Amino acid sequence: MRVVLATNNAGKLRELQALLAPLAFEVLPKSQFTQEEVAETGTSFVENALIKARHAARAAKLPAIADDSGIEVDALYGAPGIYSARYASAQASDADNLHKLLAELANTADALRTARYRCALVYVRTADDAAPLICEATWEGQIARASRGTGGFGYDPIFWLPERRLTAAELSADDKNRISHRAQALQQLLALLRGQSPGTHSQAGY
Ligand code: ITT
Repeated sequence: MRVVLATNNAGKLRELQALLAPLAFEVLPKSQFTQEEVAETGTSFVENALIKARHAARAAKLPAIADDSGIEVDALYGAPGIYSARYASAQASDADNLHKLLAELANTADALRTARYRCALVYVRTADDAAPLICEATWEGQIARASRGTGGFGYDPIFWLPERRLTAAELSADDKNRISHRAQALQQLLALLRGQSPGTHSQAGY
């Protein structure tokens, strides 16, 4: 099945392509069809994922998968959340964003540095699909005091996994793809897709 991946984020693309590679999907990046950006005007991860999926499906005339994700920090009442990619500024780099987060938490005690990644992953068969498949998952961790590791992307060098005593950037790509928020949401989505008869809107359990 041909499907367009509605992301301009190279890190997400790499992870989702690796997860989908063994399956019967031909995964095409959105950049093959359009360079146009779509404004993420939603107020939730799910809304933004749907905006991106519909935009990519319209451009590619193919089913689309989109991911909207971010990091929620408890001491910051869930910020940066849906604004994670633009936390330091509209054009912020991953390094700008994680340095801003470290600065914001400079006076926050270790026990209060809890955080989680959240991922909304959606699948639309067409741009105006009225029954999109929607999955959400989280990955719990803490915000470290300094960057460690070179893997992953985004906030991974400061996303500390206390039970492993590693940051997400110190995990191998395969290990991250076994446990991350994105990996969990994709497993849910694949289960829904497996339960869906071709050409119908019905989902598993209905
Ligand atoms: P697209 O909208 O094109 O997919 P984006 O980077 O703008 O790319 P989002 O709006 O969903 O995507 O923002 C997600 C941000 O959350 C991302 O830029 C990272 O800063 C962070 N993030 C999400 N998942 C992450 C992960 O697995 N590891 C590290 N940071 C992550």
